[in-house]
Amino acid sequence: MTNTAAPDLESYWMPFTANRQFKKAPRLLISAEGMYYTSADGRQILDGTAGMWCVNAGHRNRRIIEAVGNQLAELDYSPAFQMGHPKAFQLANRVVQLMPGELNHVFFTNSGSESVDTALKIALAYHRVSGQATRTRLIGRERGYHGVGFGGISVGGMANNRRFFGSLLTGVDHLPQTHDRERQAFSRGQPEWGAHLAEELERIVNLHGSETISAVIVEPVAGSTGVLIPPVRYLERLRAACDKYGILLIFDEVITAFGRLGKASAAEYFEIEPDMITCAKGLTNGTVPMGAVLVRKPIYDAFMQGPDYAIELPHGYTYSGHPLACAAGLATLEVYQEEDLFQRAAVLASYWESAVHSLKGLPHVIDLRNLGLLAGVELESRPGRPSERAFEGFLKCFEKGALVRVTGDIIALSPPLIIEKAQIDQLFSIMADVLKVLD
Ligand code: PXG
Repeated sequence: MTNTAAPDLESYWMPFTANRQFKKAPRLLISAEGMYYTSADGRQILDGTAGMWCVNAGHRNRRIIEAVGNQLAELDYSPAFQMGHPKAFQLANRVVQLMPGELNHVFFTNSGSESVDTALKIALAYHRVSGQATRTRLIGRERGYHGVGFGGISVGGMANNRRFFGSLLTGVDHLPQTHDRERQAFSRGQPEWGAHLAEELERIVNLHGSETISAVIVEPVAGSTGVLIPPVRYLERLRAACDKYGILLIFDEVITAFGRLGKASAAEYFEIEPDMITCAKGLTNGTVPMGAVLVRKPIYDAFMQGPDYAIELPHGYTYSGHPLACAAGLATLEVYQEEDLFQRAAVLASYWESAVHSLKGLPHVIDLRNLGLLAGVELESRPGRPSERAFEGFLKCFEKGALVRVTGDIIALSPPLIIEKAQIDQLFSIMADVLKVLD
């Protein structure tokens, strides 16, 4: 690295990072604009991942910068409990307008992980306040990622995120994951095979009794575990099974909300109304940490009983609805609307799909998956060295000027929705060059 101002890297324990590898050969980003980062050694890096699936409107959007700056000059912080400030209410109103059906109340958090834990707590408390206190069991799915809180890793389905951390929440079951490479490889969009896997919920109901089950949480499209696209009719069947047994359905839309599939939410894209939606990331374009849980009206209403001076839900964060986050959120949603970015993503999706599948036949590629502006490129693992090949691919892409994400031996792509066709070409030409030189 040529940057002479490089800081001492030792003290910072980096999250989800190979710390020793990084500190030997650091990859520092120092600025960003539109579709590109600038690295510490002065190179332009095409952002193939919208930061970490969050910068949907591209980097350093003027309007968002201005809104956050103005907010800081006006009201820096306001207590979140028993007090309010106007922008929190305005943002809540804007967010519910974007969400389908009766999803018309919002609880603000500061991250996707907090949104997930909040939604799980609301599910448990909802059944309790509605006289069904036996409904305490939570159902997640194998290969699910729901952040890193104890609730999220308990319902999540990634062994590595669970095995270090003790007994986790009790009373959790998992649906089977929906990806089967033999039957689905190289599907364009939703795979045909696999809808029946939603019926596994019946098996869990038969095992425990429906009156013990509170909620099912799934990512409509699983992102972190390698871009797993739901089979045709799978989510519909899951919704039907939840309805049949009085179980709440939570869509974890931390990566899918705010345009990733060409709609405001995956719920809208798939035309399925869950009982709650968890989101974060794109809500503020990644600028200020913020998450949210959308709940359907009957859930909110169930809590609005008892004396009116009593706190209905004993839950919340110091920074719930933080003024800076609300200002960023309001500006972000305006940008999405005025630049028509969700529709832009919808229109670009077919060009994106062709670009993704142009990698078919290149060395190591054993599956390609896509939906909206999302893609997963699955590589064959090196024998006995899982995830090494894709990690090297990630390093080589960075050298050649593109930022991608890896999970296991899968490369995930999720660019800002402002990407141009020429930049899609650039991204996939770098990917192709890298695949050709990878061992
Ligand atoms: N749910 C889902 C579906 C997510 O994708 C979280 C919850 C947690 O969000 P927070 O804000 O607490 O990190 C996520 C986060 C990756 C990657 O590259 C994905 C996430 C975060 C970091 C990296 O796969 N997803």
